[in-house]
Amino acid sequence: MIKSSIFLLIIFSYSSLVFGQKEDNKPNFVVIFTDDQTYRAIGYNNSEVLTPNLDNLAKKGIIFNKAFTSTPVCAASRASIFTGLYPQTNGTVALDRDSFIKNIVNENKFKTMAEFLKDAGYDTYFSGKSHLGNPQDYGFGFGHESSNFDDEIAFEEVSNFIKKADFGEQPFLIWLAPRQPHVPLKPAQQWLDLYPLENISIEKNFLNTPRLESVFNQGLPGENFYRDSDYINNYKNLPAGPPRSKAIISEFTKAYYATITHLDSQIGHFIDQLSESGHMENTVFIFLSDNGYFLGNHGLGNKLTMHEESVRVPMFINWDKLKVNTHESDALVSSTDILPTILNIAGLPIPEYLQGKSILPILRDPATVVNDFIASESVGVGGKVGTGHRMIRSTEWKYIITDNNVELLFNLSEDPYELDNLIDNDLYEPIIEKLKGFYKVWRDKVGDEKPFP
Ligand SMILES: [Ca+2]
Repeated sequence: MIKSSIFLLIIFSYSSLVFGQKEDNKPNFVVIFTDDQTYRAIGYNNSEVLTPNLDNLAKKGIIFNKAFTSTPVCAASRASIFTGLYPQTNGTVALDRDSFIKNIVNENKFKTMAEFLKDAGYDTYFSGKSHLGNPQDYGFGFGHESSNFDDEIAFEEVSNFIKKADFGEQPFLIWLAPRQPHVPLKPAQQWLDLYPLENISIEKNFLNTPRLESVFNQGLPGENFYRDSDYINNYKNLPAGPPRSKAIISEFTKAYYATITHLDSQIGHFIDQLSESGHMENTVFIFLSDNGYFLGNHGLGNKLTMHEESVRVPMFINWDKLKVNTHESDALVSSTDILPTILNIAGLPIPEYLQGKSILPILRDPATVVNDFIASESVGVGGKVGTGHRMIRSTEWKYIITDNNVELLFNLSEDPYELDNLIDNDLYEPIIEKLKGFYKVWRDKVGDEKPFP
């Protein structure tokens, strides 16, 4: 009897320590939120990409192989992860910060991640790209938006946070949002030298120019517009496309990977500094990107569509206190899951209205399934609520409905490059029905105004 009580006590202490429910020992959070880094552009997913620091952290934590952004649109993705709500619910659906400032900053319709943690006694630090106005207007106590393309200022600022005399007296959130590898790409020669052009692979779904189908549209609803940024011209005067040849895409990819390796080195220095300060042990380190990027896949650049290159992001969580036997999870995870997960780990209540789920059960056991499906939405740049593309992603399948209400179905297990649209194959009718059922549940939840097919 005594023995079992002691045993229970040990289990209890262990779990409260591990999962941070002890009031006096709240874990810290560092979130690194990169810009436009597609899921294949990290070393552990692609041996051509050199990210030794990130790989090292990832392999000691849990790599999420199936992580998706709620929307492949920069500002909307940021508003979504901060509020834990899909764009159509929080109101920031496209690239404008005005709706965020109106709904979140001025009218306080929804609390932000930084506000939740600040109210719970956390010091909240911001560094890097906001895209949503002054971070001190939405819950951050320290830090500013920095605008330089190579993130030198952002990393300098975050380094100064750690040097503050009272740093770490309170539990902290550090939100570090680098601008890399977003264009313009201007990596220094030392990083370019790591990537001989002849070693750059072109992916299987490369095309010079996209086919004229609405699923590839990156413009306003009904257009066939391909938003391949003019400012890629900053690197070797590469022409914006489409069309873009394999040679041009190779040069672009080289600069893109070199930029990511530079970023990896900056992150490595930051991690070293955090470790030396003694804070790494009690810090939950979350890494993901705001959206993906096309490297000539399907003839595209940029993001904005529902393809894997655009909506699927690299993600991992590292925490010294995680005790897992496997360091990878195939569980479906959404960027809307980050806020409830952080609240859960911090031992704070998760408000009912949040649209994601805590993935803490996956951190305990990477084989756990938390989401049956993931949704993503994109009204595009300048689009409006109720317009644009949507997708439903299960472990194996993806259903897309485009801005022109064209439906597509892909089997991601057999066709990871999304080349074979199966929507007209009668064999898959039950699967389509099931995915559309998920779509209905999701659209009703977020208040989607796009007509149901
Ligand atoms: Ca972005």
